[in-house]
Amino acid sequence: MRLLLCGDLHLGRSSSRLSTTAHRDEFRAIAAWHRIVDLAIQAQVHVLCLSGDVVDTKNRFWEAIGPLEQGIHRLADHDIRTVAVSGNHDFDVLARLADQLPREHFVLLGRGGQWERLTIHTPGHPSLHLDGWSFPTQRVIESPLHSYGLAKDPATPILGMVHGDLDVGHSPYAPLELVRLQKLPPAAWLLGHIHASRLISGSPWVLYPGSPQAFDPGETGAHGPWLLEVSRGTLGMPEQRPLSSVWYGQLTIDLSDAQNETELETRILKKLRQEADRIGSLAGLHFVHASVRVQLTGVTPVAHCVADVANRITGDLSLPAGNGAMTVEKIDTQTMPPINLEEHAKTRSAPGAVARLLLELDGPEVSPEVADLIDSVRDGLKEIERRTDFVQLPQREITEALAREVLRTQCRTLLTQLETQTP
Ligand SMILES: [Mn+2]
Repeated sequence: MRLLLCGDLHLGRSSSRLSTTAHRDEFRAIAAWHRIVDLAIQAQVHVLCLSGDVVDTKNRFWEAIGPLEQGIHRLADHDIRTVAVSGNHDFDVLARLADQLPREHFVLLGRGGQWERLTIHTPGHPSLHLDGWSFPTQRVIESPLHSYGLAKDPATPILGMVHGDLDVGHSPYAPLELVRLQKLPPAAWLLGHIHASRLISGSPWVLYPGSPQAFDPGETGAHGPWLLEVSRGTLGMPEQRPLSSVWYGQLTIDLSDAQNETELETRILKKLRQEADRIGSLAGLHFVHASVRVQLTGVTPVAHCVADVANRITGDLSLPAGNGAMTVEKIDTQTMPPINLEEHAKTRSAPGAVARLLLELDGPEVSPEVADLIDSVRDGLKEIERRTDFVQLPQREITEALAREVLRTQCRTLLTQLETQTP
């Protein structure tokens, strides 16, 4: 028996922060859903398992419902059943959908937060139990695992399906404890909620399939559903099938000892080409666009040229990557000119003051003045986060470490500037 495992579709969403608007329809979660249906049919799976957050939000219902139903019917035409649990985003929407579809086509497991077992019988194959639990409300503080009471079955393996937060103590989104998951009867667990995929091997194995379409620069690497074979009563290890049209990447380029601007450009370009080739070979057939964030590091006598080069790259560069293209979304410049910070710190000059601050920030303890400075940077960052233009975006936590990092970056930039001005 063969299954396709998928979660966090978030129908209604699109990949964000891309420098191109070409292929816009392909960047939508709905397009990824159609590709999943195609893959399930082509791979001749028996069941498609969806681990919650299939629909992004309630107001996306009308946008999502048509394509979702269409896909489920196409699957049913090929004798593929869709089995889902709901997550915090679609706790009400999936129940409405289930009411409208025949149970042979679509099953919502564990409605109202009650564990439920569905046994899959396929002629010529050993059977399989699917044990699932669905979000009854948007927030669930207690672990759903506490109410799991379904029986062990020596004759039939069990795949558990639940949406929730793994090992995040006080999560309001169904906290799940790995230790407890591993003690319960299922031979494997399909989870949902986290958009980057993660497979914890072991017995049972635990899989966050991740969203099949990458939505955000933080969701780096491959995205796509996972194929699972069940043979002779045993669940195999799932294998990912990359299917996202977008790939987000992150890379660090060391520019140590680059002697002139041409060398800077050559070294950056070489690394970016390597990354584009790597992505092209890993990202799968449906890949069209890669967007990477780059960090430039190292000590170089031409540190003062790096910012200009970086600006030109983010503005203009597009490299071929497999059948698609790669652009650079953002460059974080952390290069430094070759100066002795300790020596500089002893001088009564502007670069000296910045060098002293940088050394203090790198050290374990800071003076009251620098502690005040860190606090005011933190307040400034919090203020930016509260601006009405940004409140819709995912809020980042403004920690002391983040404020220190912002200060360090500013110090390096300032020191690089001051160095070019001092003869
Ligand atoms: Mn979720």
